Amino acid sequence: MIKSFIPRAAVINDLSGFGRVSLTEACPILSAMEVEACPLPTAILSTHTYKFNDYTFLDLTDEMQKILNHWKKIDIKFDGILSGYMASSKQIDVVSEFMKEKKQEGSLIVIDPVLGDNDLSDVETVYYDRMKDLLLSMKKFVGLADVITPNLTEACLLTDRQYPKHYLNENEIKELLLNLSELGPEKIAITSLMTDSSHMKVAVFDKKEDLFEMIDCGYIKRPFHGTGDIFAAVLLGSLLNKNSMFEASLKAVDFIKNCISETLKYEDMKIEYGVIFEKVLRKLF
Ligand code: PXL
Repeated sequence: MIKSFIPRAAVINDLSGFGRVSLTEACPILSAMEVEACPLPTAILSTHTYKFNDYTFLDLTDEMQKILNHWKKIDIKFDGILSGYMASSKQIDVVSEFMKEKKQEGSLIVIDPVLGDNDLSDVETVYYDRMKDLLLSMKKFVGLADVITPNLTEACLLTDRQYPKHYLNENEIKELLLNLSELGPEKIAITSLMTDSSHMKVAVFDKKEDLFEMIDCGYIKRPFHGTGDIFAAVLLGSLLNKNSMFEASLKAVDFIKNCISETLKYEDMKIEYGVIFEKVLRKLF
């Protein structure tokens, strides 16, 4: 087995050339946190898909299987595995096998169940068949995870709820967390949770530690693209550095706040350009 000298993580996500999402965020973040990042791209895109038209998209499902076969042959130890955007349920099957094997060897599995954002119920087009298929696979997939990081939309989809028309109160949030944990994962962070018109929070849950906490993120009324991917990467990095779920979540929220402050200094930074994490990356060291 190729042992790890510092924590090593497989990072399974898309590689979008422009726009700061997924692998282009997770790899530098993990490196800054002294975690060795081994990327496994699920797809290659010219840009992410938000507000860009005519982006290129290459599905890498077949290649992923070959990469994983090779990794298996040389027997790499992974202390953690982080997965994000999956292009199809076939990809979820391929990655599930890898995770099942590695989980037995002690890898920490973090799944960001990427399905969508905001109230999708009005957007019929999002509910095309592929989405239904993907949701079914995702519900099973999260059962393999030690940790999941859904946003509110994904938390509702995974637990067969309608996206709420009101701000959730603490009891409703706890019930949502419990329902999510019934799918398998012991640790959960629900991101992008508005508790009133001016407060966005992250709800953190750790079954074993009997932990339920709400972390205040501050709120600025515009989206910040790619921050979900940043959250999951910092969380994994921090957990692999032996911090608790609460400490890791705090670190992720704090880092994103720094990224946002930096981004707001540039007036013409468009939403689709992502956040300027490069300027604050050193704060993760
Ligand atoms: O998590 C953001 C993201 C990642 N990857 C791709 C995306 C998006 C958001 O639009 O399109 C390909």
